[in-house]
Amino acid sequence: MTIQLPDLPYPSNALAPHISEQTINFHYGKHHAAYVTKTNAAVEGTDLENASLEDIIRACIGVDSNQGLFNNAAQVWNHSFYWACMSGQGGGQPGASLAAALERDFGSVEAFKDAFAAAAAGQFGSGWAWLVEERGKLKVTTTANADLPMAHNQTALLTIDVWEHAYYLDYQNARPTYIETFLDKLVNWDAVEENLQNA
Ligand code: MN3
Repeated sequence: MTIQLPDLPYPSNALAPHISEQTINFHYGKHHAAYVTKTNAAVEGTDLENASLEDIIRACIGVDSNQGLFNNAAQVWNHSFYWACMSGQGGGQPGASLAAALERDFGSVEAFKDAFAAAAAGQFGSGWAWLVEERGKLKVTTTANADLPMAHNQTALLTIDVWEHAYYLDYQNARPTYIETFLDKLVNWDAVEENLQNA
């Protein structure tokens, strides 16, 4: 089995003007595609050649000699998940069951958004901010570089890519504006709720 670059869940201009078609063409078409190519090259001829993406990632967690493969395979997963967290009709408010879970663990939906935005803005250097489920509780976390919730026994519910390549063409250095726009205009709350139901 070869790891495939999944189709985007929407046309490459669907997130404009918030995320431009040019950003998608680089971020999906070049960066995400390169992680797929490098993952396939690294597993070719090894006993992970026919493994699923998740199995490749799990096999590499904590194995120093597989750090390069982990980085590429995890970035394939992270980007596929990130695209699915957004929609051209995104934003607005989460549905009732997700809102109830956010109120339970953060106090309010707004308090969750504030925590998520602060975490995403505060992640030093390249990485990701997440809403995760861990033992029945929702938490905001960040990871550096390619690291991801499954390496910490957490289930990912929502993510934002805060590597500069995610926002630099559209926002330059204004990471907080990108984060605010993501939360207000782009989050596909239905997808987040579905992730919670499957957690
Ligand atoms: Mn990226």
